[in-house]
Amino acid sequence: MSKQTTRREVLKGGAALAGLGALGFPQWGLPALAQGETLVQFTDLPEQIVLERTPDRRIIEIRDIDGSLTPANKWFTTQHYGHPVVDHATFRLRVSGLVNTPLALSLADIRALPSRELVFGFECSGNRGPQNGLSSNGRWTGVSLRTVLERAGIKDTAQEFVFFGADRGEEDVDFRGSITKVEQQYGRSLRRYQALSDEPMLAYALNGDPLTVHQGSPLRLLVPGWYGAPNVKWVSDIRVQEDQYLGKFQTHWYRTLKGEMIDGEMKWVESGISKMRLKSYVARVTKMGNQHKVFGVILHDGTPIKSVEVRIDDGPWQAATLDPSTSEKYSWKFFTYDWRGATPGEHTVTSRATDTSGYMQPTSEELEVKKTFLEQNNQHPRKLIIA
Ligand SMILES: Nc1nc2c(c(=O)[nH]1)N[C@H]1C(S)=C(S)[C@@H](COP(=O)(O)O)O[C@H]1N2
Ligand SMILES: [Mo]
Repeated sequence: MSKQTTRREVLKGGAALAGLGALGFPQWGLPALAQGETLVQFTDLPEQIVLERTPDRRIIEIRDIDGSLTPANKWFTTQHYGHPVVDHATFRLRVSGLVNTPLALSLADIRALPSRELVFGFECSGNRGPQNGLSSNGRWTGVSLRTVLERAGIKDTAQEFVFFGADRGEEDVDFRGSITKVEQQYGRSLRRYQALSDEPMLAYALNGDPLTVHQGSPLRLLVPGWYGAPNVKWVSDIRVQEDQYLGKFQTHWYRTLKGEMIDGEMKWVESGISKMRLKSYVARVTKMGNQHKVFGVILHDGTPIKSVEVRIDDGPWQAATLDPSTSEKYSWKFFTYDWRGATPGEHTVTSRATDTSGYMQPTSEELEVKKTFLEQNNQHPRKLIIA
């Protein structure tokens, strides 16, 4: 191979040489290594993880991340009710409720509106170590939510904006112990100031191609800096109302219970998930000659990153370097760290990020007051063996 060979070509060549493609293994199953570089085995992750659990669910292999944008066919994906069938020809985005002009926009109508792009990476609020496979990063194209809402004309009394997907499922709704079975659509809401801000968008393309069914074709909501759940896929209805929306996925399923010290007293607080809590993790450690390199990922709500540090075992925290290819505000961020003098044997490699608000990624001990597993952004000590 020539010196100019890209890492991606090495990846493809490797897959072809090993015949993995023919056996039906995803090309994603090979790490993104430079020539002469080898992967250091993690002992807190199996050598090979199952990337596709069902046809509609997929995680990423963090050790194989080889570019800032995750290709559509590798994007992590999940949902509650499977994939709905949406006919693009008859599709209409309906905007109803407290609006001056109810809308029913075709895809052509939406594509005719001024478009914008957004690099945005997010994780499922249930994403956690050691695997951390429920996150990806993409360049999205679509229209500002506000553009659509302004076309409808929002009444002064409107406070709550509810986004429904075309996907439906049956739910048991409990009211004081009596259960009613209802069919409902996946739904999430935003408050007025959030919906009418410049940020949220209705996306129809990912990395320059129309959305795939996995990512919500033909249209999805994106709320930059927030966890996955609010990014409603297959969005088909926007209902504008005064009352708070209390649907299952808004108020019940995606929530966190944690202890908080308030005026010197420990209180139990339940809150919904919205903005991503700052997280970093070590995704890959590689060896070239006797040099070792640590590569990691940061997920965050868009607040600028002040620092990211790495520590080996119980050693001092050392500054790692942010990768300039991931500098867009809402992109996930990459960092690298040159690990000098690595000694043979077992080690832990831990990262921690701090943002400019002063928030530092917590340790797992500090997160023990959180009793539910969402928003699990603790520092994760990666375990590995240097040969
Ligand atoms: N319509 C609809 N949108 C949805 C969901 C869903 O079940 N239905 N799941 C949410 C959750 S929990 C996550 S993590 C993201 C996953 O988005 P992705 O499949 O594009 O990665 O979609 C969100 N949007
Ligand atoms: Mo999620």
